[in-house]
Amino acid sequence: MTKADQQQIKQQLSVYFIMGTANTSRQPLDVVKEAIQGGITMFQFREKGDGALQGEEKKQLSRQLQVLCQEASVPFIVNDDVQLAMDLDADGVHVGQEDTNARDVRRKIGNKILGVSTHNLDEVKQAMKDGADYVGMGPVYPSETKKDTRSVQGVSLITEVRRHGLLIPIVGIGGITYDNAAPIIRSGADGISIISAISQSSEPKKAAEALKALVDSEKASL
Ligand code: 3NM
Repeated sequence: MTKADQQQIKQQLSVYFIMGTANTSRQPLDVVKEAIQGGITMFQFREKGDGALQGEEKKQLSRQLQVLCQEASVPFIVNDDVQLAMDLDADGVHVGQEDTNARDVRRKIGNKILGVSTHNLDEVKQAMKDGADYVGMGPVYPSETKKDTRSVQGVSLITEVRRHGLLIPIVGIGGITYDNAAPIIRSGADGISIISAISQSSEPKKAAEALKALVDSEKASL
């Protein structure tokens, strides 16, 4: 990845909205449309949990969400499902430590964006070797959305990775809201990944707008 590509990813990670049908009681397309209007900078389709769509239904929804993202030039990332990402020609794939091996994913997706969830310095270094474009770190705070997370780590790993001089783009995840987001950026992360603070908001557009303004102002003050 060139330095310019890395700068672009860092910008695109600013407000990284993640959602699947389990994360809202509304029409997913409406929620994502409003979040885009509010200024989200990246979107991940994460179709997991109770009642998750499968097969053709999953593909149809993902295609519709992808079109919304494309119209707004918001990168469209698929969680875990490499085949779906390839079928759609998505912008990228995000995998966890329990998902498909990151090196194999990199081989399959060529130069699409690759994100990897990490929980310690060794996993970060491995993800970099495997060709990750960015790493997710969490849970920063307790999350009501994902219960089977590792232990809450605050900003400790973000701080540690930057102290080691590693420049890989970082996004924090887990329990992030408008009120607790600032320390994540101040610790050296390039953005925040959010599910419920946008998907469960009565006004996703306003929620996204506020988060984007906050991240922009925190980045500007560094
Ligand atoms: N991964 P919310 S926490 C998908 O720690 C996910 O790796 C996590 O949702 C991790 O913003 C999480 O509603 C859920 O807390 C994030």
